[in-house]
Amino acid sequence: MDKLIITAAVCGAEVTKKHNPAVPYTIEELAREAEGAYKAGASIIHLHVREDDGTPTQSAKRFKAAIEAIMTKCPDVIIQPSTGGAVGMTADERLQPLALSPEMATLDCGTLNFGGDDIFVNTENMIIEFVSRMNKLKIKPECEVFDKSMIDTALRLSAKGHIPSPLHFNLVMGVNGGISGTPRDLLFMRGSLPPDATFTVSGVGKCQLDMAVMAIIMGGHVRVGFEDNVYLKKGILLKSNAEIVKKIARIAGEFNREIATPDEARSILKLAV
Ligand code: KMH
Ligand code: ZN
Repeated sequence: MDKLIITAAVCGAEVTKKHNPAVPYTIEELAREAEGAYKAGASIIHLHVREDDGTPTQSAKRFKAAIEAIMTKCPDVIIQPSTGGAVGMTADERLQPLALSPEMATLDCGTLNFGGDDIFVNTENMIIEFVSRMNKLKIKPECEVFDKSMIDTALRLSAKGHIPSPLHFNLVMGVNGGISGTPRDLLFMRGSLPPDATFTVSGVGKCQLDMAVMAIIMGGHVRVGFEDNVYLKKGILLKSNAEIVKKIARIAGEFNREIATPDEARSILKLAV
């Protein structure tokens, strides 16, 4: 089994300091959170950025400042900017961080009802446009799939030559409007992936630990962080991203799953070097 890649989704676009006062907004807060997660075992930082007041933005300038601050503290970490941004942003807005040529970026593989009137729009043409820009810049897409149908979309677009193989997926479990986060759901999702694919599991909210433990056992990888859950356990707020990364690394150790360094993660995910 490959070593375990831990991704820290350090702030997301939707959670705020009202949910947990430790959610980072400023460049300094983001860099501090990324450094703590990296030191605890994260080899990938899934990055959203905010204005200082917490407003989500996809500004390339803001991403550049955040990436530089993070790289100063963790020079070899893999930075994976979001192209999902926040609900309601246009495609052009969302694509901005690709101008910085990161090693990886997210590729959201379908449209989702997030609840109320919120729709996270990812039409098939958008997915093709996003990935063709990534291909030109040799950026490895992480296919964000919130449901089984989105795996099918990714496979169809890969068969047509749009998404290069081997595919890497993030199975996002338990999001409002997406697939729920039960063991049966995760087995179904995992069983729908091609044999050469790699996969990370993000258990959102209360299914987080179940999904992470299953990913560790099944040879997948794990994403945690404020974006996915602001609690360490029921009723106890997370103090930092490092705290949950440490917990996952400890549990992985109990299963004799070693933690991948960033360079080992590059090799497992076949990132362009
Ligand atoms: N904030 C969500 C609307 C991604 O990073 O690509 C989208 C999201 C997925 O977080
Ligand atoms: Zn995200």
